[in-house]
Amino acid sequence: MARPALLMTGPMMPLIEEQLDRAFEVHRLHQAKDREALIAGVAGIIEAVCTGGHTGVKVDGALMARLPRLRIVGNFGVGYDSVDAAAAAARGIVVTNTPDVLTEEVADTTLGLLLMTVRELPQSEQWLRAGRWAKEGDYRLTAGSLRDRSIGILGMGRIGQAIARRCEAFGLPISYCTRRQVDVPYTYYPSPVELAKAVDTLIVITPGGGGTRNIIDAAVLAALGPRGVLINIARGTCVDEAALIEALEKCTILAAGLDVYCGEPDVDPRLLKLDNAVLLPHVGSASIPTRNKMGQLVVDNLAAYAARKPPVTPVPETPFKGW
Ligand code: 8YV
Repeated sequence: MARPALLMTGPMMPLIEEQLDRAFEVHRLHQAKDREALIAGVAGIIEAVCTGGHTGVKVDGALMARLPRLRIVGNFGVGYDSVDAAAAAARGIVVTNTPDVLTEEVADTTLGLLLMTVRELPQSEQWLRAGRWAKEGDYRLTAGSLRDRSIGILGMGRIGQAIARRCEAFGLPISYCTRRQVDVPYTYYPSPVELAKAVDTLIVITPGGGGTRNIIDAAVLAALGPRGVLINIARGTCVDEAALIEALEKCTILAAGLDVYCGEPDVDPRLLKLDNAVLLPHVGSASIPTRNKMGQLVVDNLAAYAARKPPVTPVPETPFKGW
């Protein structure tokens, strides 16, 4: 049987590329000199797309409309804000993502980033590496401590709950905000501003996309207050970056720990100058064991289509109804 045609929107891990090459006839957008010409040339035969937020390509309604035989979009990552799932649903296209396999890794990274930010660990390491400990003495005592903090978690899905479990183990009181209340033993607040007023440490772990754009805005940062610490492990678009930079520059909040940015991989140069910000380059899930599991799940979903089997992890907006 002829292998179905697949459009890959950007470079993927070798384990993805090798296995997809066996199951599909793969057309690589990132290798094309003229991307438009490549799409125009294969539009009529493409049945599957393999994509991910890191490729910078939006798999939107306009692209889907150009691919009349498209049946499945396999997304590398649990967050699929670069794929228009509503447009896919309207066309009967299944979107798959990579949930569960990265939950604990991202939660681990979040707690690491929280500790780094509150206790200024990267800054103090820098102090040692620059030879200042021996020359100038101890690194300053940090204003922040996890010991007297109250945690607010914005988003209480699988990763939010894994973060909460870790915060419980750290002995920290936990509150949360979601659109709909979840069955968890933490204090619920119906809006981000009310949550920010009630706590001094806010962790953002919502999905990205239009529904959460700038959900952390100037009003939420003002409510968080001068002791406030913001941790963003979700998507850059969830935070009004200009408002955050102003709050950090004017010290109207204490500090921020960020793993994600609006224009990533480009980072606003004003953030780089701030010594009350800890900046990670989107490494939430970025270990070899976890990325291998994510990659295999991308392959398993797409290969299921090639074998006319049900996809493993379709997203809720596009439930599987048969190929
Ligand atoms: C990946 C992520 O870095 O799973 C996600 O939603 O943000 C990360 O694990 C990203 O998806 C790579 O495209």
